[in-house]
Amino acid sequence: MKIFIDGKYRSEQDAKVSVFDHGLLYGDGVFEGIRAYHGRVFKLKEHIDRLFYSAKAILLEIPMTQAEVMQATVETIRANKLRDCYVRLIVTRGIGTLGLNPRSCKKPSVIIIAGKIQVYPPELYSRGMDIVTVPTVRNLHSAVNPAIKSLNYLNNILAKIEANNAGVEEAVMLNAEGFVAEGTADNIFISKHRTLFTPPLSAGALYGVTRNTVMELAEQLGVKVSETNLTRYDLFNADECFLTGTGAEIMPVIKIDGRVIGSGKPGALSLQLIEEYHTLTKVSGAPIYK
Ligand code: PXG
Repeated sequence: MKIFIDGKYRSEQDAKVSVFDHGLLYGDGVFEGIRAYHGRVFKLKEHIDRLFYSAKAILLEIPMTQAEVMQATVETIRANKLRDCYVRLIVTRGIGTLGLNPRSCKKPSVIIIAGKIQVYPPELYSRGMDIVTVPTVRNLHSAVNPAIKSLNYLNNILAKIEANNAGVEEAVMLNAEGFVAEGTADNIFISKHRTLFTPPLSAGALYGVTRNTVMELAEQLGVKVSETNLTRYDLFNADECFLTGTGAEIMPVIKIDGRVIGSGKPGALSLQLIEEYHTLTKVSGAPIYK
């Protein structure tokens, strides 16, 4: 495996960061998770845009232009001779002193790893997933804004531990007001009478690239999408529910906190969107090989 670190390729063994990197010491940095399908990088520009927005929000100056980061992403996939893969793009604050002040960090590090990811067991895509809402509340906007895809994922990891303890694969976090925010690495949708509902970004959801794609696909299918505050009650009484994310893609949900959703099987609209999504991944994206 060839891993891009600050303009050079390193082997898996040599791909290391300093213990003084503030990405490690404080979770000070940002990241993206991107997928490539059939030799094309899916929604590359959207992910790079978000990376730069996240960086701007934490006053982190990425030492490359957007075009350079896009090019380096494609080149890293090419260097690893991959066609279908998962790319983890990381920008850390860089090496500093043992003290949290980012002023001591002179140069951010850019790391690109092209590999494989399996977020959920494959059989769940046809069977549907059992999830729980968890006590860990989604970060407040006024604290670490959930719109920032930062290296500080403890909020999400705590929620995932609560899902593990409940014996299910994924957790849904509520915000401080009790409205549904999102999963640990995915956004959530429900459908009711063939209208889709998803929490607004103000509820504490990441501006998900897959969320946006699903909203566009739904529109093309003539299905209305409404960004609305949702409660647990709304989830329990939905006709259908699914999660969206680059890693997760579209995952049907069939049980929430012990309540069976709809028919207890992946719904027709969910299955239709999964099919449309897979079609889109086949025909769009930035080509890796000329
Ligand atoms: N919410 C959160 C908190 C996320 O981290 C999403 C929603 C979905 O966003 P996209 O843009 O991917 O549709 C994410 C995405 C991982 C991993 O390895 C995490 C994500 C994506 C891929 C892999 O944990 N986060």
